[in-house]
Amino acid sequence: SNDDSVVTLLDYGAGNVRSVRNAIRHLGFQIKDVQTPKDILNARRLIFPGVGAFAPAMDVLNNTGMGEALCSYIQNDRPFLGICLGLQLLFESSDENGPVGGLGMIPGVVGRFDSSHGFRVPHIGWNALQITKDSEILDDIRNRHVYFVHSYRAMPSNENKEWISSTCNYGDEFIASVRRGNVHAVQFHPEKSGGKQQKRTEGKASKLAKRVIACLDVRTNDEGDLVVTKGDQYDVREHAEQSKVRNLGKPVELAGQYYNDGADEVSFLNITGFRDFPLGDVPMLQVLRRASENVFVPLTVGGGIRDFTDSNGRYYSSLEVASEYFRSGADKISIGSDAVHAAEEYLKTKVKTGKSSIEQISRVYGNQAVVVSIDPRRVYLNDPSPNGEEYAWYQCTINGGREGRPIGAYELAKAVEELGAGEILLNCIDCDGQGKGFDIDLVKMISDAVSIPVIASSGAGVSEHFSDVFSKTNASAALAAGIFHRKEVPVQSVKEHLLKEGIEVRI
Ligand code: 1PR
Repeated sequence: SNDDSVVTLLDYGAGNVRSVRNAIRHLGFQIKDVQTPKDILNARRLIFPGVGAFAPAMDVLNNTGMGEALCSYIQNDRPFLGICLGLQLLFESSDENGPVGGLGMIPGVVGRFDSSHGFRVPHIGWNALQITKDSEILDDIRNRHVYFVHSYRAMPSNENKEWISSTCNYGDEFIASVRRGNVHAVQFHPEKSGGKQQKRTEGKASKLAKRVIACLDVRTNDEGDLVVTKGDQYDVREHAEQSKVRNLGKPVELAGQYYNDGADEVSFLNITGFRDFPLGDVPMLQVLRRASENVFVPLTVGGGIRDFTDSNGRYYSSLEVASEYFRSGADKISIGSDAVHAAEEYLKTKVKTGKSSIEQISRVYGNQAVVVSIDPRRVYLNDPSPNGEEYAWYQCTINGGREGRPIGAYELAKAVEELGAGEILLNCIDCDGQGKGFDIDLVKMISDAVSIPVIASSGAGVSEHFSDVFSKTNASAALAAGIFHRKEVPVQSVKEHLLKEGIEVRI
C-alpha cells in the first residue's frame, strides 16, 4: 500500500483507542500497529494515544524498548502526535501515584489539578485554548472548544515555554499542547472533539463549557430488537397498547443524529443490564462499535457492570465486563446498582477493599472513566401518597428503581467519590419523563457535596429547564432523553438558549 496513506499507531493495549482508530480511518488513512521498537523508528508518522495511568504506561515503554525508540524518533524530529497521556509521558516525571519518571523530552513535572478553589477534578468537558504559537494542527481549532478529560496536567515554565503551542485555563493555566518542529502533542482529545462548531467570538474569555448530554435508554423489546425506549418514572411500558415496550428508535441512528445536532456526549444505558448478562448482550456491544464509528464525542455506557457468573459457571469480574465495553468504543462506563452495594459495604466497614467495581475499574482506566449513576426516589413523610407534604429524603434504588435501599443519595455520592468514581450521573425517579424540570434541590445538594463533576438528569421539558439547573446549582452537565426523542426541542436550540442566557456552551 501507498506509504502516504498509512499512520503508525502506538497502542500498548491499556484501554480504549478505538475512537482514535475510527478517527484515523474516518480521515482516510490506514493504520499500522507498532509491534516492535523498530516499527516506531521506521514510522512515517506516528500517533501515540496514551491511555491508562502514567506508571504502568512507562513500565510498558521501558520494558519493551519502545521508550528508547520513541525518544530517538522524537529527537530526530519525525512526525509525531501524542494525545493526553501521550503528551504527559514526554515530560520528566508525574505525580500520578508517584513521582514516576517520564521520557524526559520536555522539562517539567506533571501534577494533579488542585480542587481546592472549587474547580472539579477530573477536568471533564469542553474548553477553549489560548494559542501561543503557530501550529498547523491548531489551525482548525483556533478558538473553538475541544474535549478534555484528565486529572493531571503539565504547567508552563521558563524551561518548557519554547515547547508550548497552547494553554488552557482551569483553576490554573496548564499546557494544552506542545509543538517543536514535527513533534506535536495535545492534552485534549482531538478524536473526541468532533462535530460542527460555529466560530466563537475572538478574544472572549473562556470557561469550561456546561455540557448537554443526550441519553439513550436501550433494551430489547418484545420482538427481540434492541430499541431506544423511554419511561415515565422508569416505567417504559405503553399504558394503552397491551403494555408493549415503548420504541422510540434505533440506538445507532439516534446517537448519530444527536451528535450531528450538537450533543456534547452521548450515553447509552442498558436498562435491563441488571438482569441480563451484558456480555451475553452482544447487540449492545455491537451498538457501541457502530456508534463509535461515526460519533466523535465521548460515549458512556451503563447497565450490568458488576461481577457475574454465567450459566456455564464462568466467572467474569466487573473489570472484565467494563473492559469489553471500553474495547467496543465506550469512553466511560456507568455503574448503578453495584455502586449502591459497594457504598453500603464501605459505609458499614469504612474499609476500602480495592475489590469493588468502582475501585477496580478506576485503578485500571482512571477515575475519569468511571461514572456512578444514582437512581434516587423521594421518600415522603407520609408515604405513599405525596399530597404536597415535605419529602424526607432521597432513597437510593437498584435494579432500575425496583428495589429501595437503606442509603440516601447524599451518602452514596460521598462514598463513591471516596471509592474513586470520577463523575456522578444524578437521575431522579420522580422527575423522570415528566418534563417538569430537574429536581433542583437534589442537584444542588449533590453537586455541593462532592468535588467531582455532577450530571443533572431527569425531567427536562423545555430549554429553560437547562438554564435553570445551570444557574441554580453547580451541575457540570445536564442530561435529557424524552425531550430529544420526542423531537420537542433539538439539542442545538437548548444550547442557543443557554448561550443567550450567558452560560458557556460549545456551539
Ligand atoms: O444498575 O448498573 O445495571 O445500571 C442500570 C442503569 O439503567 C442505571 O444507570 C439506571 O439509571 C438505568 N435504568 C434502569 N432502569 C431504567 C428505566 O428507565 N426503567 N433508566 C433506567 C434510567 C434515567 C435516565 C433518563 C433520564 C432523563 N433512565 O437515563 O434518561 O431520567 O429522562 P427524561 O429527560 O426523559 O426525563 P445498573
